[in-house]
Amino acid sequence: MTNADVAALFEHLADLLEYEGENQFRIRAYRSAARTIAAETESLAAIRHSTTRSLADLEGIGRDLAGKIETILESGRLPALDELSARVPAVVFDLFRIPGLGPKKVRQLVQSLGIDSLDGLEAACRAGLVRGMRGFGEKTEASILKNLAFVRSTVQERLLWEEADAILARLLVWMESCPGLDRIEGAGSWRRGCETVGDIDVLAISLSPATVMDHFHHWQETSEVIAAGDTKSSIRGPGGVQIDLRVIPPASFGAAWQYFTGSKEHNIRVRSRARERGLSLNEYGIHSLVVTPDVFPTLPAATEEDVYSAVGLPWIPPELREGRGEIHLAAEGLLPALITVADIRGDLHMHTTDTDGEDTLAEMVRGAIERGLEYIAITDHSQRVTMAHGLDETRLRRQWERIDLLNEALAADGASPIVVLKGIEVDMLEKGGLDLPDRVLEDAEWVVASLHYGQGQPRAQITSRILEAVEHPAVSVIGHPTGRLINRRPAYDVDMEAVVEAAARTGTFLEINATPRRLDLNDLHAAAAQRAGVAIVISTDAHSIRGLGAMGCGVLQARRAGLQAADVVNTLPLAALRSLLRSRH
Ligand code: DGT
Ligand code: CA
Ligand code: CA
Ligand code: ZN
Repeated sequence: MTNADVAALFEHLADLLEYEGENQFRIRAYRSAARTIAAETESLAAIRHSTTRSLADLEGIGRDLAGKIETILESGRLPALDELSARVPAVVFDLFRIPGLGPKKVRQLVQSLGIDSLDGLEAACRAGLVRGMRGFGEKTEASILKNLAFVRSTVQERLLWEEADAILARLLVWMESCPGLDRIEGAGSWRRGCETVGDIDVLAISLSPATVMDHFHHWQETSEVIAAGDTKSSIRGPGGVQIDLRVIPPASFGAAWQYFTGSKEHNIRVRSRARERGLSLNEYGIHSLVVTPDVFPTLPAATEEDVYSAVGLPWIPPELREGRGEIHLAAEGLLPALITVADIRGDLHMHTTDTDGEDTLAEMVRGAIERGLEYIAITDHSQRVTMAHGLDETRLRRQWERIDLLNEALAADGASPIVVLKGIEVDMLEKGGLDLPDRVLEDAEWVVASLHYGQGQPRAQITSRILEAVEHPAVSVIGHPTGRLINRRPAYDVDMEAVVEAAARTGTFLEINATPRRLDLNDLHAAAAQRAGVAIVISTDAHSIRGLGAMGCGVLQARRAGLQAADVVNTLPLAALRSLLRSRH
């Protein structure tokens, strides 16, 4: 603990006391102690053990503060600060990190405006709500926005793909109105469909780069221009995310798009193929390295197809460009015909207001019809999930009666637009076994088995719970098989190889949960499952009609795994799905 560390703890304590509206004298005492300590040239530890000086001799530090300093030197902690930290809303700590926001302003933001996150603060600034408060003004508001981006950038976690996708979509709408812009495309990890995106890469074709850059800088969501060159510019957008824009002449667009889509591993392999063919390939184009007396040819590079064909390959879908064997497959003509959203016919995991969903059974069915689905399964939680008011046998059977009636009504409407399967998301209990009796599960048309509790158990225990579910004859699919939540919670410790092996043997399906924060199975696991002959189900796990829209994210993950429509159960017509279910076990 340096003197500066100790001073910082006292400053922090003073901040929180001031936030809480505490006695001014106490607050001033801590601040003045912090100043004294920070200015002291001898270390506090040395003073403490010195025979000539003592801590209580320091200006503004009495017996009480000297005792606190001793505690800090011994334990590294200031108990009064720990206590306060536990009491004050978490957002206060984030707000204090924004330059220019003192305790009083922070208190106003939290208590008067109800700010509970940095996102909330950004929204309030953009809505002009902050400038109206006492002590704030337009200038403060603008400086908060600027500093907010900075604070975020220093602790930036990678965006979920879906978040990056939404930001990019808004940017593209804005850029459409830019004069002289011929084409604009996303690249980088966004284009490869990665589950998270670090920064967003955008390429444009235009013969007047300056106009395009200017338009980019004037996007209403641009909070800061980080760097601006003649043909390249970087800004901070919503949430502090960096967006790189490059303007390319039409003749090099294919070379640039291929280069900036990546991945780096993929590009390295493509470039070495180019060299083997006597070519040099970079973001500007393709050139022959073989100089003959009269030619130094430049090859066409306006499209990605130009680039791949120059190295003897067919065009490779961006989702496969990870340097995991796709170049070999392409060279052999063995690239998979990747699944698309249009291949999906059904959605086999969703919730209703009977448990923790936001929309009723009837509303979910209507939402599914609007999405053009041919069938869905209603899979609410089982009784163990008390937080979600999970279903016991009686409530589940009552829901199934309502589904029967609904199906009859749908069928009576004429050509039945959708069939609703009677399902359940049954919990794998902590002690092993499933959360509902076999006689109930046997009556279900579709059973998702998921592990929600006891995620901290050791590998052997978790694995055996999941294997038991895989082996259970009534279980159709294992839901979100690793339990991870991107940026929030790691996967539980499970022997995925054993699960895949058992699933292949028993004909139990494995889920790609399409929820943007889950995407579970991930691409590598899904590819391994497919190789082992396991059939995959892509499901939204929707908790609202809106949630049904997540299917695209799940399909993207499946594409990264190299899956084709035939690998995915819910591309089947319902009759084929039913006969596949009958043929299992
Ligand atoms: P991110 O932003 O971390 O989610 O991942 P990417 O893949 O979007 O990476 P980024 O933004 O650093 O660069 C975009 C693409 O540009 C990258 O996928 C490949 C290409 N690239 C960037 N730097 C290099 C490099 O040093 N060598 C090669 N071969 N390619 C690069
Ligand atoms: Ca990027
Ligand atoms: Ca980038
Ligand atoms: Zn669920």
